[in-house]
Amino acid sequence: MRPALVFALSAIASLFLAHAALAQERIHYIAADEVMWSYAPHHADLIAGRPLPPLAPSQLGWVYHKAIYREYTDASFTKLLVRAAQDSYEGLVGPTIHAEVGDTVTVVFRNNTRFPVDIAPAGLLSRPAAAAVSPGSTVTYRWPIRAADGPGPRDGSSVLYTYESSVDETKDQNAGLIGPLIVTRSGAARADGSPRDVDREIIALFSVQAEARSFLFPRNLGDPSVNPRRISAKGILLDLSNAFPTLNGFVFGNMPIPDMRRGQHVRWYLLSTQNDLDGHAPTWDGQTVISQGNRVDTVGLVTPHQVADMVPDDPGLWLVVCEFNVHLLPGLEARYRVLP
Ligand SMILES: [Cu+2]
Repeated sequence: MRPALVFALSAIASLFLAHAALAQERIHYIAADEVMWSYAPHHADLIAGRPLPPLAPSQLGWVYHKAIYREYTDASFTKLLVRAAQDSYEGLVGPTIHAEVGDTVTVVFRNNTRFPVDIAPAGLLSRPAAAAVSPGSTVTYRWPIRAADGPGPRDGSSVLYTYESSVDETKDQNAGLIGPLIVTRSGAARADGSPRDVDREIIALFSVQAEARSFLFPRNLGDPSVNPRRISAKGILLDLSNAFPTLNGFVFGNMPIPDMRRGQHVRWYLLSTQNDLDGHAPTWDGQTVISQGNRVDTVGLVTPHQVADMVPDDPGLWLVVCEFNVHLLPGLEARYRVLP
């Protein structure tokens, strides 16, 4: 072979190898865990500064058995990966999975609940078939992140998907099994997969959690600590009672307050569950956002995942709520803080 050709071939090969070396396997140890969840841990309306509204006639209470995704340190699933204090506002939302286009996400999944559930990405090009994972079992999933999963030409540096349990999407999402999967453009990610040009990522799940549709509802009905008034299933209009319009699983300002700084590039990842009770209008007091190329203060969130970019310029404590009265009045309101 002529030296020039050898040189050219080896240069191409090293380029290929360098590119291949950039692609990473991103491993997460995630379990579906049953927890006791309070929609209002402060047991007050922190925004209006008054007690919570009285229980509706067929409302069990404010605390329910739920199933949520939680991250562990390794495959023994003995030690929870504790969420940083600045991320405590994420509440019942599953751990954030970041990936750069070209990476593979590996999820080692343990089902710690007593019901068949799974974990599967929604919206990815190569949505892998997932079979129900029986209670106590562990399954490993691999999700390749392809170019067509990454940001389009008019997107920012990252786009949002959800992952969720797909055995019975209605029952599983109303139990709480949903989380964010963020895909960053190739070459635009930090080592952890998050976009380099974003200073602060905020995860916001707008969700009507309809407890009567959760697979844990029979357990909630039968547990006197959850249902002290012994309300029976017969007395309950199944779809509309015990439905909580929440931000990250909190109502009436009970969400811990996320901080951000004036002038930062803040990216809000807006997730939604897909009940017929959902369909939200996230709106911010104090700042505007850019969403889908438009300057707005309210986003129409009819898809399960959308992105809004904010550069806060007005320090203070501000509201983020769903603009629809049917969700806002029963408690879909929270706060965020802009530091100087
Ligand atoms: Cu809403």
